[in-house]
This record gives sequence, structure tokens and C-alpha cells, in this order.
Amino acid sequence: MILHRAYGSTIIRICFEEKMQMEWTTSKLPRSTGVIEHYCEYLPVAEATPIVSLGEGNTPLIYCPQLSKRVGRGCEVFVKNEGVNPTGSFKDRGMTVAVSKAIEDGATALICASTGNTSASAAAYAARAGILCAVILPVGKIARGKLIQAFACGAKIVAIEGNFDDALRIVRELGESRNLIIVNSINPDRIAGQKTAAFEIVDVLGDAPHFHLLPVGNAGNVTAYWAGYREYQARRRSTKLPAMIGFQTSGAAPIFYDRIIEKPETIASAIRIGNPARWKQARATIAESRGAIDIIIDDEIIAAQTWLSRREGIFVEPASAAAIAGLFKCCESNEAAYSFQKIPEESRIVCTVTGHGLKDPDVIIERMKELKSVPATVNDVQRAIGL
Ligand code: AN7
Repeated sequence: MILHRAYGSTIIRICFEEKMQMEWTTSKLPRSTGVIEHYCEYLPVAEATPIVSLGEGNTPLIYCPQLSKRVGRGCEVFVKNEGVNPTGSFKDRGMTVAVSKAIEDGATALICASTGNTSASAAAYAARAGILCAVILPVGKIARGKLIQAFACGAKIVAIEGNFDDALRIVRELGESRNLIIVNSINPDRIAGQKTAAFEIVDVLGDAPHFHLLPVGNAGNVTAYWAGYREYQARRRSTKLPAMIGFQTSGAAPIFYDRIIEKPETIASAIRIGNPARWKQARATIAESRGAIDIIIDDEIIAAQTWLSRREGIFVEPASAAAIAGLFKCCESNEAAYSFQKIPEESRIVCTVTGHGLKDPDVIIERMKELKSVPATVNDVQRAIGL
């Protein structure tokens, strides 16, 4: 049963009340809901679908004055901070739908390949649902914060002597031959869940932005956002569509160069992917939205990560900083695939930052190592601060 109740101008949807009696939603008391309950009418769920949720979604769309100033022309830049999802990345939006559907279909085990965040998310939602989760990872290439999340949630972790693309190849084969549900973004339920981020942006801004910038790895997220924006426009929740602009790193840019990269390399380990699963959809999105795919280099990512933390107080992982480095390139480089130097004044720009900075702290920890202690006196501390 779907009820619509109007409270002032807000429509609060109360979906699937029966579900609250299920194992994973044990309380009828008021509580935070996730993307399935909030956007059920747009998702492939039915009354029989058990909802496996950790309260994902509803992430802040943060107006950024310093970024807006850097763009100029009276433009307004917003950061969609997906790092504050339950496991610290945007993957949770898709995972709640993929795992809920898997449980509905009677699955007893999940499997995924991952550069880190998918495994952290899959492990958490599998734990929540009480089923097994196997994660296949490239050895030595997973940021520590992500690996410990999968471990803490009890996933069966297998490190392979290969890269992400090898891991996904193995997962595809295992998923075909056994009773394992693949929860990578080749699973359409993942895309369905992730499109809710576009809905939230339109719900806050009142319409779609003019430009949407984000990092691209397997290209699931860019595909999902585009699906979300299009669906909202078709349902007359918005009047326009943004130009979608995706960023890969120069050492891992198969879509930009239009060829498989056998040995992708980048400091942004989350997007160290040489053969994206949703390559074709990414191309279609860029063409249909009249957007672009571009590259940035690792140094630009680190500079953007630092800039965003210091100027806006938003600490993101390196892959996420690719969206910000990309924004700077659009504004300041003559080589940008999409130049912002002549965009309409007062354009609205949204950058998605996909994962939390605490997941991948090594680069920053290295910069902190000269930290020295001082004697425990007010005078010494004052001197050390430089007052
Ligand atoms: C922080 O976890 O592919 O273009 O296996 O973790 O939808 O792949 C992660 C991807 C961007 C790219 N930012 O998104 C995985 C994985 C962060 C990410 C991406 C990822 P897609």
C-alpha cells in the first residue's frame, strides 16, 4: 500500500507499511528511512520486497561559496556529498536495492569485484540481511579504510594477483555458474538505486542543474544519474537536463582514449579501471546530454582534494576529488574537453563527491609525518601554534 499524505507543501510518502513487520525493519516507531522507502514509486520494488536498508541517501547538497567564486560569472556550485552515506560512499544507494531484490529472489550469497567501496557497501548490506558476501579485490590496491570495512562486516575477502578488471571477469563467471548474486553495477538494481541521487538534487534545487560533474570508473554512476534526471523530467518533476561531464585520470582513462587500458595506474585507486563495465552507456550519456569526458592527472587530484578540505571543509577521497579537479580544468584550462569560460552566467553546477576522505588516508598521513611533540606547557603550545 502506498499512501500519500500532504503536510503543507511536503509530500511524505509512506510506502509498504507491512514491511515494517519484517525482520530487517523491526520497529513501527518513527525512524530514518532510506532511498527505497523514500522513492519506492520510482524503484523496481513491490510490496513483497523486503527492505534491507541502513538509512542511506538524503545526503547534503552543499552550496560552496569558494568554489562558486573560483568559477565566477555568478555561477553557483553545489557539492553533493555522498561520503556521508552509511558506509561512506554513494554505493549504498544501489546496494540497498540490489540486496533487497536479492533477498526477495531467495539469494543466500552475494559476490562482487571491487576497487574498495563496493566491497565495503556489499559487506555491510549482506551483514544486515544475514547472508554471505564474497569480495574479490586486486591485491595491494585497496585503500585501507575500505578493506577494514569489508573485514569488520564479515565479508569473505579474496585478494587476486591481478587488477579490478581481472576481478570483475572472475566474478562474472562465478555469478553465472553458481547461486551467487552479483552486486557490481552490471546489476541493474544498483543503477536503479543510484539514480535517486539525481532525484534528491532536483528535489532540493527545484529543477535539474545546468551541469553535473563526477568521477568515472565503471561508469555506473554517470549512467545512473542520467537515468534519474531523465526519469524526473519525463515525470515533470524537472524542466531541463544537465550536461553530464565525467572525469577519468590520465593513467586510467579508457573512455577518454577510447581503448582498453591493460594496466591502469592512478593514485585514485577507486577509479583504477581499464575496461569499464558501462562504457557504452557512459558514451550514450555524454552524447545525449551534450556533455563530455575528460582527464585530469594525479597531482591535480591531490591539489583539488587539499583545496576542497581547506576552503570548503569537505574532506573527500582522491577519486572523488577528480570531480573538483575536473571543475577547475573546465574553468581554467584551454585544453578542457568542456570549457566553462563562456557558459551562461548564473549557471548551476553540481559536483558529486563520491566517497569520504577517511577511507583512503595514506597520501595525507604521509604529509603529516613531521608532526613533533612539544612539552606540555601553555607557553610551548602557544609558541607551537604560532601565536
Ligand atoms: C569513490 O568500489 O568501482 O563510475 O569497485 O569508489 O560508477 O564505477 C568504485 C568506483 C567513483 C566510480 N568514486 O564510479 C568499486 C568501484 C568512488 C568510487 C567511483 C568509484 P563508477
